[in-house]
Amino acid sequence: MKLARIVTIASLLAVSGGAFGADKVCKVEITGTDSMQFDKKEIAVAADCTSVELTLKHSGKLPAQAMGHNWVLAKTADVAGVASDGVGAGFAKDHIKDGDARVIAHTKIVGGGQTTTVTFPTSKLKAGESYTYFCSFPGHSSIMKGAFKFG
Ligand SMILES: [Cu+2]
Repeated sequence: MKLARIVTIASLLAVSGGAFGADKVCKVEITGTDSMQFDKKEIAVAADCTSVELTLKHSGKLPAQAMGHNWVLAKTADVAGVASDGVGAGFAKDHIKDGDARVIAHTKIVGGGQTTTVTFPTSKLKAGESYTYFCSFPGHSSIMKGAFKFG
């Protein structure tokens, strides 16, 4: 039931995006596992994408409180600060500090078998800037991270 609703919303987004002609929604998928890994080391988004629809799947079985994963995008230089503030923010806040302007986009935290999606405009990104995506669940960001390339 819940999954069906998410799919419907995703379809609507795709349709409304197309209605503006020049809009190009680029879809990206990444998977997190019970062994604290992302299945990608790098995500590249072309310069003509006007927005990114990022889907995070948790392929494991462990609950979110034990092995939760989210997907957080920031400038590489900001990752350490965003991650340490995220630890303090707590699980209920998806381990993201309230109003953290360094966070370009993020999903909620999911546990095994769950999927979540975030869509964000590439107008927030600059070609040539160094971006990194990571999981802000405590203890995960040193391993669960990768390069995000735009342009
Ligand atoms: Cu994680």
